Amino acid sequence: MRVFYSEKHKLRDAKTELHGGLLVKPFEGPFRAEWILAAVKDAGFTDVAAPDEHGLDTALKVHDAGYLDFLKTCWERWQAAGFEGEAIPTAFAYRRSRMRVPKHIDGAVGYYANSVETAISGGTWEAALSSMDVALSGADWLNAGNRFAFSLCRPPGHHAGIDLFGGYCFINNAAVAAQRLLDHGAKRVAILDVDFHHGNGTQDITYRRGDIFFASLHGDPADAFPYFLGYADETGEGDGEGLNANYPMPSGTPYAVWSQALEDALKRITAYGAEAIVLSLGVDTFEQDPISFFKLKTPDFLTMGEVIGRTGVPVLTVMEGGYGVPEIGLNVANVLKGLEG
Ligand code: OKP
Ligand code: ZN
Repeated sequence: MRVFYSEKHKLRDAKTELHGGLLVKPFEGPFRAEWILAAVKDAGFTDVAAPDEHGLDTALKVHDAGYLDFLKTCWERWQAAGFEGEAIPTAFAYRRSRMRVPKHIDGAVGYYANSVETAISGGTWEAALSSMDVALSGADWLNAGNRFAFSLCRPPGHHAGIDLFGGYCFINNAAVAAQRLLDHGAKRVAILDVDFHHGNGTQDITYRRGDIFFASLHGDPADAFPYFLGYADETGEGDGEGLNANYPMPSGTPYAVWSQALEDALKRITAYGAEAIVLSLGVDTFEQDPISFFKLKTPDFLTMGEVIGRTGVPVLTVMEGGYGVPEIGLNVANVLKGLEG
């Protein structure tokens, strides 16, 4: 398995996250990618490559052009407006309001946000772009006929919607990678999201599409971020009807229960005839994760990889969440080992 990684992730190093009414040091920081890279190398995944630059063509097939332009220029516009802190929205489009992009950056940042813990800082765009390139280079590796790649994306992507950022995410790396697999000739691909949090951004992008099956296993949105999507009755629309599968689960869920949802999701993905799986891998399902409430243990991640690998379908693993403790590295390495069987 080749690992794709870019040092440019370090450019995403916000000073602030709004958490419990305080501006705290972000849970999503550069240390995460460093821990994960060290652990996967230790586990024998030493074929580490820098990504190729891809430009925005593929991203423009899943994201709104005005949104990408907003991400690119936000920090400059925020500073030009005279603000001293990082870009955090304070005003929103809301029920019965107008959905029109404000000219002022203070309004635009609210228009394009789905949550406000995620401050936009200098370097965020460059890092998000490199994260997307890491995902796209992994997709290219599968397109070249290889069965596995690990894209060590940072910042993560699965909360980024068509024209929305939030939940530490800006560009939806998994969706852009899936698009690249389709553009290379695949007719049907699946995105399997095992991050603790519902992949609301990925669902936004794939919900009406017939060429991507989306399955997400996550904390019940009645009790967990991102709160406003991720219920089991969200099954897709139009061409995508029946191609969206949500598995919300309660606090304390152990692997023995979680794995039943995984089995069901994999059954549906293989029945769909997916030619590749993009695995949105968050290891925040770990029992020690500081912001999540499942109870997976380190050996469970090995089993998880084995079960997914047994489908025989090529897998592009794209890094999403997993916080707080150095064990996130070992947990990721275990999934990769399991995949290779
Ligand atoms: C991103 B990913 C802690 C509360 C958490 C945002 C969670 C984003 C998770 N301040 N709110 O899915 O791991
Ligand atoms: Zn998560």
